[in-house]
Amino acid sequence: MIHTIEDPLGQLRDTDPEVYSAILGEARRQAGHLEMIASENWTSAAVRQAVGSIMTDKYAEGYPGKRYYGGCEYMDVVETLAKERVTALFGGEHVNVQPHSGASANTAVYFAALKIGDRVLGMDLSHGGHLTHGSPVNLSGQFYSVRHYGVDRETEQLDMETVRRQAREFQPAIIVAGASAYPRTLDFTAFRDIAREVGALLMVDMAHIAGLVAAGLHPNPVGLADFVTSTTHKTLRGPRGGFVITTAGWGTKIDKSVFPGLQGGPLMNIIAGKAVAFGEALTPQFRAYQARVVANAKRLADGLRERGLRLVAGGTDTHLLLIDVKASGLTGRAAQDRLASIGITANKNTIPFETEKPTVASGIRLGTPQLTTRGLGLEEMDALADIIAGALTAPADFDPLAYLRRVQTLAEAFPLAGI
Ligand code: DSN
Repeated sequence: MIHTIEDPLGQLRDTDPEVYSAILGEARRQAGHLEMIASENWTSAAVRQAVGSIMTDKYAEGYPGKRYYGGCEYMDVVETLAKERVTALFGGEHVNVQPHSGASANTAVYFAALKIGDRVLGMDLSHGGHLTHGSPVNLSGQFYSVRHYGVDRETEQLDMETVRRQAREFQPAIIVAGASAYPRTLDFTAFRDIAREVGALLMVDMAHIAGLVAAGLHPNPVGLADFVTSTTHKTLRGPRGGFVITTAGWGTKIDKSVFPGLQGGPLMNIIAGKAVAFGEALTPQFRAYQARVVANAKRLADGLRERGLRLVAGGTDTHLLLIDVKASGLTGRAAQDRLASIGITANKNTIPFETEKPTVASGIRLGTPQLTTRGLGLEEMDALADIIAGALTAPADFDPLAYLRRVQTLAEAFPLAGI
């Protein structure tokens, strides 16, 4: 259900009905479903206006005050605002807001700090890591010599003494901390100590938890790590993109690595949207929102556990949770399909010590950032726990209709107003 008095995409409707109709379809899909993909959120109208602005038309290769093109005075304004606001949020000595994505931000660090063949110690993808942390199918796994650490089989949480032992044995040039499917707090001080002990650099990819860090709800890696990378669109609730925070000593190298090393012209409309989102993240309302994100995730985790589902790592400290659906006799793929059939969008996910292919997987990852932006709270998390647990533990011939109606009632009670 879209509540608009005047169609803000009226021109697009008239000139390109096919693209218009796809955007409208997506707006309806978002409004009619409950989005529980942990890496997604719902940007403000102000962010979307900046992203959809004429800032997209300008070439601005270079950095504020040092551009390769004329006419960049307003580009300098927005990029400087974005940088200042990142620093106000997280601290740090140098920031680059030009990476087009989190993957670009990570690759920029590797390009600046490593030689081909250098050793990288990162978290195993199936234990919650990320493709760009040394997966063999990613550039990071092909250009560098990689070893992975993982979670403890018993607790399904990181054991920093095991990481330390692996680092001592492997002597990496860089240790990568950070995850895309790890629900517990990361101990960045322990990572820093291990990196110092073995003479490695430390990169923290805080993409998933950046909003929590900004709100003081997760320890801040800035000041501990040599490089902190992030996306801007997950808990941080900005447009799709990335950034790197580093020390003064690495600043020039990182800037050169992003441009001209990896990228050409920055996406200035996106940088304008990043500036707006960082501004929003500096408000007390944003801090309160992040507290609700975490409270919702914990409540949902409790409700699912009480209804017999097995949560990886026993629960969550963050915005996401991982359910071992194999323990309920499903695959991750089947669970994703079941949730889709009742109007909930989520993603299958590998779990630690996974036995299935990633396209099948044994887990389902759920996150609360988007639902919390939409206004759902603890009461709705209880209702959702009941719906999700019911759907995931129902017999194979279950009828999705009753569950779907309950999901639709929730979606209608918390409308998304805007495209
Ligand atoms: N693809 C992102 C996620 O879903 O977590 C990570 O980059």
